[in-house]
Amino acid sequence: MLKWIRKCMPQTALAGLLALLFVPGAAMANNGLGHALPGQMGLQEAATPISHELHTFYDLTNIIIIAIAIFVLILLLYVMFRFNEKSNPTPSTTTHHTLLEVAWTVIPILILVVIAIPSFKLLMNQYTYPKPDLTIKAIGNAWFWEHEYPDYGNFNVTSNMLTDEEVAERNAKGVPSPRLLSVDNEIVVPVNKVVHVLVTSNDVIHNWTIPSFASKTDAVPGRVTATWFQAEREGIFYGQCSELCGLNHAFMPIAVGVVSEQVFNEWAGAMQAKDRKKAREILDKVALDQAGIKTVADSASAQAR
Ligand SMILES: [Cu+2]
Repeated sequence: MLKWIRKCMPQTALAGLLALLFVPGAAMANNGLGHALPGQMGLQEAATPISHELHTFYDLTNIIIIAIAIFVLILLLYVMFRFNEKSNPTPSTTTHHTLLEVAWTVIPILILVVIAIPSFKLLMNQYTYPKPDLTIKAIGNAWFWEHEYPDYGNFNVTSNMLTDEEVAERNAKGVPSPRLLSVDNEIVVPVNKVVHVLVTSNDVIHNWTIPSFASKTDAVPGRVTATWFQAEREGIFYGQCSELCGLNHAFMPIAVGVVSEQVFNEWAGAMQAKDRKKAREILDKVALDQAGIKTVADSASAQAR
């Protein structure tokens, strides 16, 4: 069977398939996209130090879960075949076994300790806010997001989801725009900078989330919650409102464009000057460049193969 699979499948495809099956966190690396792909397994690609740590923790927990599930399955099968009425007509009358009881208490405690140490470390790192280079205020509305940039004269970016027609139009122009995730105005942040996001809501409880950044916090009316991220690569990263908030809950995506500091300053300048057209042009150019870079990289790696 294995020989047949090897014969029919080129080695790289086999390696890809194995990576997809066994390394969910790493399976989608290098796709250059900040959103899930059809048929994807595991978490979205990591783009911040915290999300890398989260992926490592996810993989560790998965290994432990799978090992326990296999162990219990083997025990069940052993009991079914070794101790059924036919194979074992005279059952044992043993009711206690001290060593076994100590073992099945102590081993789970040790497993929980192994899980708890990286879990607490991750939680601490998530809630230890480094000094911000940029602060953004995110405001949830039924059903769209507004973002303000208090460090840059408090200009406002209102993001509404694109319709299917608008998505098709943008894709036709060569600007990659995933359906149900793309918005008319993305927020923009500089790459490798610490961004604090202060989150609140104008009406009901929403939730500001970008899976690739491992950033997630509730937007509660009358309160300010916070999250932070430090995007380590350029691209557009998408998220969706993650608190069931009402009718159009599924249609209020968040899109964060991560760009170089120079492009960010140009964009912020255009936004401060209320020149939305220029801001849009800057973002479209970046999106086209990023799509182009991806194509060139793809063809180079295809040639290398
Ligand atoms: Cu919402």
